[in-house]
Amino acid sequence: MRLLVTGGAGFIGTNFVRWVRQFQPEVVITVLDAYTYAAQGRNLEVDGWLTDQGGSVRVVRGDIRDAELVHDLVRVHDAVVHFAAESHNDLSLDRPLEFVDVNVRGTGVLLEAVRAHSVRFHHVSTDEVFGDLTLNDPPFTRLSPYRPSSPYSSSKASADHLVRAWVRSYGVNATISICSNNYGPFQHVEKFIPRQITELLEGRPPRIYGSGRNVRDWIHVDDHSAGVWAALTGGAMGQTYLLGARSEFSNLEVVHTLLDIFGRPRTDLLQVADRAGHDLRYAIDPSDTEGELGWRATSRLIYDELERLVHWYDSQQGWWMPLKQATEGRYLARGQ
Ligand code: NAD
Ligand code: TDX
Repeated sequence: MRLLVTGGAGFIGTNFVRWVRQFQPEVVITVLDAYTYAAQGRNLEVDGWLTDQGGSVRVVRGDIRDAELVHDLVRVHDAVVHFAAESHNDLSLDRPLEFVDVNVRGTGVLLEAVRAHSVRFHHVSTDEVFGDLTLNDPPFTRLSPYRPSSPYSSSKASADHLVRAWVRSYGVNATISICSNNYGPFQHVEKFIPRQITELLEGRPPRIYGSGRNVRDWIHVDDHSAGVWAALTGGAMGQTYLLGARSEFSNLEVVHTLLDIFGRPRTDLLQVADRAGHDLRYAIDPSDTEGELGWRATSRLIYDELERLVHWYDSQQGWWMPLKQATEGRYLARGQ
C-alpha cells in the first residue's frame, strides 16, 4: 500500500508513522506536512527514516490547501490518512479563522483530490465535536449530537460534515475516527500533560485552568494509531469509529499524580485564568468500534504511564527546550 499521511510531522502523525513502520513495514509512506510551529523537523529523523537518509519515508513539505500539490500526491497513492490540522483550543481562541481555513478548507481540498482520483480516505477527528458532558452524563456514542464549543472543535466538526457529504454525494470511500485526548512522546509542550511535565522539570509548579475539575478521557497515542489502522483497513465506507480507553481523570488528578512522581507536595500548583468556554468533560464509549473492528485500547493513564512519559521528556530536553520559551510567552500574555 502507498499511504499518504497528512500532518505526519505533528504529535499523533509522528507516532502513527512510527507505528506503521513497526507493525506494517511493507507500507510505503509519504508525509505531507506544512511544518508549522507544531511540527518538529527532527520527529521523523530520529531513526534515519527519511528517504534522503536512506530510509523509506518520503517527507513533502507543503500545505494541504495547495490543491495542485495535493492532487499530484494523492494521484500516486492508494490511501490518505488525514491528521493535518491546527489542533490547539487555546490558539483557536486567538486566531479562529486560521483554524477554519486549515481544518475546513484544507479537508475540502483533500476530499476533492480523493474524489478525482478514487483514493481511499480516512479522516482523523476528535471527541470535542460532541461538545462537553456533565460529570454524570453517559459517555459519547456515535449517535451523540454535534455540539462543538470552540473555534477549534467547530472547525473539526465542520470537516467531519464535509467528509460525510462527500461520501453521500460523490461516493467517496471515506471513514472517520473520533478519538479522545491522546498522551505519549512527541506531544507539543503547549498541551496539558507535556506543559506540566516540562514546567516541573524546569522547577516551576504546574498550572491548572480554573478549578481543575474538568475531566478528559486519556488514551495512549499508540492505541490511537492502532485504531486508525483498524478503521482504514477494516472500516465500512461512510462509518464513524469512536476510539477511547475508558480512562477518565480530572486535570487535578493528573497534576496530583505528576507532583507525586516529582516528590513534590500536592499543593504545589498554580490555579491560573480559565479557558474561555472551557469544556467540562469528554468521555468516549468505544464499544461499537470494539465490536465492529476488533480493536481495543490497552492503555490507562496510571502512575506508571505518566512516570514513563516524565522520563521521556527528561531525556529529550534538546527536543522540547527550543519550543518552551515561545509557548510560555504565549501563555503569559493570556494570564495562564
Ligand atoms: P499537532 O498540532 O501536533 O500536529 C498537526 C500537524 O499538522 C503539524 O505537523 C502541522 O505542521 C501540520 N499542519 C498544520 N497545518 C497544516 C497545513 N495547512 N498543511 C499541512 N500540514 C499542516 O496535532 P496532533 O495533536 O498530532 O493532532 C493530529 C490530528 O488528530 C488533528 O486532526 C487533531 O484534530 C486530531 N486529534 C487530536 C487529539 C489529541 O489529543 N491531540 C485527539 C483526537 C484527535
Ligand atoms: O496549562 C494548562 N492547564 C490546564 O488546566 C493547559 C495547557 C490545559 N489545561 C486544561 C484544559 C483542558 O481541560 O487541561 C485539559 C487538556 O487541555 P489541552 O491539552 O489543551 O487539550 P484539550 O483542549 O482537551 O484538547 C486536546 O484533546 C482533543 C487536543 O489538544 C485536541 O487537539 C484534541 O482534539
